[in-house]
Amino acid sequence: MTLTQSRILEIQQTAHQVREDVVRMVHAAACGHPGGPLGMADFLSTLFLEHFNLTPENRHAPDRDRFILGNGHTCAGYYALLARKGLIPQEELMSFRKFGSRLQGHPHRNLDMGIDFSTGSLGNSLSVAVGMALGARLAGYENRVYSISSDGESQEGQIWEAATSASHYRLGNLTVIVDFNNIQIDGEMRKVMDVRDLRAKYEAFGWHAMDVDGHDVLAVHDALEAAQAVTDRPSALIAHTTIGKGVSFMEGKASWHGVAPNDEQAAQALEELAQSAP
Ligand SMILES: Cc1ncc(C[n+]2csc(CCOP(=O)(O)OP(=O)(O)O)c2C)c(N)n1
Repeated sequence: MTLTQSRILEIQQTAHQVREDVVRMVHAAACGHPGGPLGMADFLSTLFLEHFNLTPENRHAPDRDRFILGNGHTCAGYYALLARKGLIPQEELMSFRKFGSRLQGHPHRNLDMGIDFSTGSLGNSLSVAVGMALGARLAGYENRVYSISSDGESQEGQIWEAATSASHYRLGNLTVIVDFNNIQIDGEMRKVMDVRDLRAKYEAFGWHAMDVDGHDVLAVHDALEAAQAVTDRPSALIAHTTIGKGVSFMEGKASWHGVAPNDEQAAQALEELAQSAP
C-alpha cells in the first residue's frame, strides 16, 4: 500500500530527528562516525517506522523481524531509531561511546534493546542474516530478516559466499539494503576498490535486485514492499545515498566517515538541520 503524504512527512521528520541525535551523540562522545548515519537516516527511518516490526512488547519474541547492521560503525543512527521505537530511553543516547554505556561504538547484541547481532567486523553480516532467515523458515515463522550492508562491506568476499547461499536456499524472507554512497574509510570507493554495479551483481547471483534513491522515502517504501512480494528468492535494494546528508560541509566527504564535529562544527550542523527541518 502506498504511503499518504502525512505519513511520508512523519517519516521525514523522524529522519530529521535522527540526524540531530547523531550530530549531538558523536559531538558529545568526541569520536564516532557521523557521515554514514546521516546518509542512511531516510531509508532506515522508512524501514523502522513502516516495515520492521520490532516493538518493546515483542522484542523477545522469536518470530519478530530481525535486523543486522553490517556496517556497524554507523550505529549512532541505529541507536537513535531504537530510541524512537521505545527500545532505548531517549536520554541514554548521550551515553554513546562512554565507558560503561550499553551504546558502544559498534552494536553489541542485546535483545532488551532489540539488537539482534554484534557487528563492526565488516563482511560477516549477510552470512548471519542467511542463517537467521534459514532458521526462521525451518521454525515456520513468517518474519523477515533485514540486513544492512554498504559499498565498502561489499568488497569483502564473504558477502558473496552468503549471497550464493541465500539464492541457493531461495530465501524469500531476506532483504539486504546496501548503503551505496561511493565513500569508505580511505576515500572514494570507486578509487579504492570499485565494486561496480551491485544491482547487476546481486541479479547475477540469483536475487531480486533494485536500485533506489535512498533519500526518497516513498521510493524506499515501494522498494521494500516490492521485496516483500518476491517470495521465491532474496531481495537486494541498492540505496544510493550521500554521506553526511543534511549537513553541507559533511555531504559527499570521506573525511566525515569517522570524525566527530568540534563545538563550532556541531553548532553549525544543528543550525543547518534546523533550517531544513521538514
Ligand atoms: C573486517 C574489517 N576490516 C576493516 C574495518 C575497518 N573499517 C571500518 S569502516 C570501514 C569502511 C567501510 O566502508 P563503508 O561502510 O562503505 O563506509 P561509509 O559509507 O560509512 O563511509 C573500514 C574499512 C572493519 N571494520 N572490518
